[in-house]
Amino acid sequence: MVNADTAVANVNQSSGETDFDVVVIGAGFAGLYALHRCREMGFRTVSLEKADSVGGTWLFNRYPGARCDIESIEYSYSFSEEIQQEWVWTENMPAQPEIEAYLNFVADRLDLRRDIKFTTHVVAMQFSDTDAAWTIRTEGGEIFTAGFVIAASGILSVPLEPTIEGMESFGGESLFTNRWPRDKVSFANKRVGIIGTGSTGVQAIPVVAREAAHLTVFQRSPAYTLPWEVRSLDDGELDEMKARYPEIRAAQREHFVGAARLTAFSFMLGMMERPRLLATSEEERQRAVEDDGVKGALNWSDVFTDMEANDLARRLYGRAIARIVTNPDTAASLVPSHAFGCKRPIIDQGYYETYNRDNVTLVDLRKGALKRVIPTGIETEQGTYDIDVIIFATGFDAMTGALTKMDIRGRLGQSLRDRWSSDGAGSYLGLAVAGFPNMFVVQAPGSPAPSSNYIAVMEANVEWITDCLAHLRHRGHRTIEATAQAQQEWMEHTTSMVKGSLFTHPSCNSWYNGGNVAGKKKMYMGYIAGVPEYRRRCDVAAANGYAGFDIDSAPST
Ligand code: N01
Repeated sequence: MVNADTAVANVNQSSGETDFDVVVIGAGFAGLYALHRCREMGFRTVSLEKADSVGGTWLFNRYPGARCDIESIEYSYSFSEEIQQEWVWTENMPAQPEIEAYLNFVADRLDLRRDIKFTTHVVAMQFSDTDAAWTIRTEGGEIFTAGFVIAASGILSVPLEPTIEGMESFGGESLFTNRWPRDKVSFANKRVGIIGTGSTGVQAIPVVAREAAHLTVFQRSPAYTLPWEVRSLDDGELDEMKARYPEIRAAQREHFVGAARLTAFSFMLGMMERPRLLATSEEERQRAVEDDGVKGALNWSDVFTDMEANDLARRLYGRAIARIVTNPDTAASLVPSHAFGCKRPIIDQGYYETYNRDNVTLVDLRKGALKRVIPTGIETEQGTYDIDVIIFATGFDAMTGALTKMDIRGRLGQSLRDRWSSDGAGSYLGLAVAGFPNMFVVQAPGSPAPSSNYIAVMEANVEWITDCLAHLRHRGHRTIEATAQAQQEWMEHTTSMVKGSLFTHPSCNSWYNGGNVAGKKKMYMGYIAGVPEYRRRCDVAAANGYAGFDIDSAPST
């Protein structure tokens, strides 16, 4: 590392030697694995992490009820037999503290901390054509130079700051789920208000309601959420699974969403095998709701393909809610307005039952909007609510936010932020962006991460990227860059797959398509052909000499 004054000179005047071969941004799941792989391959590598510890999104999102929606046995690194044999999961779906502890265990087990610079927040990066190297600047003014950058900065790591009038005037405590305090927060004897009913709000609401004197939920868009069993693993169950790990990992690897055990995603895949809702009788529909509740309402094959079926399922879903929630007005207010399937599915533990508690009030903002925060609480068009603590569960600037927050300048000084804002968020293979050589992105827009087991896609990305780095080193190459044509074709391919689907339905505003962020260009940012097909396409490109990439090319003017 050099200091800010000498850094640029260091890159420009030296013989091309950089501080590091690879700078990894982030020390969450992806950053830790990228650092490990690069180091194992002999690359001089550092990970720059803005937090003071490892964990990434699982460090910051420590709100009450935070939990993964994929089974621990599959939401974990598969690359190390030692790690998967030594770590002890206690529940089928891991809660945040256990995932954070797991990532700390991995960092220690692989001795990663010595190559992580904590509290080091990258704010800008500039590529030099002359030196074929990146100069990376941090908030603290430190400068690092590296031949390659792996951005493992997360797809759900940048909080979407709510812009609600008067927030700063609030006299009570404001808490943000995506940067929750380390010390335990007590809600005892407090009147709590929560804004946001996505995955985060749906997880936090039942837990906070059990402790607060009163909880008021300010709901702009009701969610579709599936009740899900979370349980401790039985005696011997983990050992039995550990003995079968090769088989479990093989099944996971071949699975469309990168997780072969039951998930909300696989529930949705299972819907394709079911009868058509529009072909059923009223008696069959009613029986489905009575037998299987909200799941029964949605579990039909045509719900994804026929908007009439989707709307009927939405109304059946309302019937299912009304069988749980005793107050008819509250039950009606919990029925979503948008189509099922366009947002990431949510699972919950006792969400709807929570609205039967005497200390919980639902404010349906569709009946009268939230106006402002005032010193004593929250004012809406329906009235004013006295509140001691406001919890903001308002989501993320997903997929692109971590990268556009930095001032990233590629070839000829072009800005990634400007490029994505004018052209939409594009990449080639969800791995690299044309015009930004030697920068790889773990789970860039156009990767299957949004609708899959993030860990499966992350491992595939990190392995592909590091194999690519080894290939370049072996052949003495200095630069690699996605071609504009390959990127365009990839994005045409990814977007053609969702054309006319629920993901692009006008009623759908979500982090999947950027519709949750004012001013963000709206486009579906995932890849829905499945993780195995995605991995196959990445492997084919590599096997064909990194087809779609220019290697050691001069900048075009
Ligand atoms: O964020 P969201 P999230 N006034 O964007 C509302 C992952 N995750 O943090 O829909 C009032 O889904 C907003 O309303 P609307 C998972 O991938 C996973 O909950 O824009 N309301 C919405 O209700 C998930 O999909 C797990 O109308 C406002 C909510 O805030 C992703 O993270 C757990 C508002 C935001 O919902 C994001 O989930 C948690 C305003 N000004 C998260 N601004 C698991 O693994 C926003 N909202 C289980």
